[in-house]
Amino acid sequence: MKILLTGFEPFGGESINPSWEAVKAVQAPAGMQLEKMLLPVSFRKAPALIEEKIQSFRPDVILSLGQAGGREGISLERIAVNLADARIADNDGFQPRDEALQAAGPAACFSPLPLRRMEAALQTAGLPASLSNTAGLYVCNAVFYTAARLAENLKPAPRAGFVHVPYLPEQALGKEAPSLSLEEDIRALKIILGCLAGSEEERD
Ligand code: PCA
Repeated sequence: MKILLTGFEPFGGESINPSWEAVKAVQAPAGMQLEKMLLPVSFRKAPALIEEKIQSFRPDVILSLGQAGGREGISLERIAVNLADARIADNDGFQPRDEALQAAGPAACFSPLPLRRMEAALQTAGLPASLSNTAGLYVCNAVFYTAARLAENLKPAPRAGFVHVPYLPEQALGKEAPSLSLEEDIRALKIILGCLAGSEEERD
């Protein structure tokens, strides 16, 4: 099974992004080929880069990770929406407001990953995890929506999903925000990959 695993560079004044740290550190489970990719926090670049990589690597699953500062646990994203509305400018200084990502695209795409199974496996392992009904309207959602739309149109069709992780403890300091350690992120990512191994398309 071929998995494209992506994480993001730091943004919003942070010097680290837990999504890329976890992607970088995780090892491929037996029988799984992992292609790791660092994405820029850029509305103009990140969607095009992931599209190119999906076309050349032709993964079975695209699993993208991003940081969601302020969230308490692992967020298994259920839905990507066709909208960009940035609260802060991206790393290129671009700040789209109220813009469709794809003029002719559907309003939303649902994750085809086994999210409830992942949630149960993570919780059983003592990790905070839940389904989330919004991946935001920033670059993460743009990447999720773009990958999901391309995936739907490929044959054979890969499955594209998205997971948000909270701040690392060092990022949360002084913000009164919840955090999760990098070790926990890596443990969670391993469990999520384990749920993907051999899973069929399924929506919860
Ligand atoms: N989180 C941002 C973009 C990059 C990242 O890690 C988001 O949630 O859109």
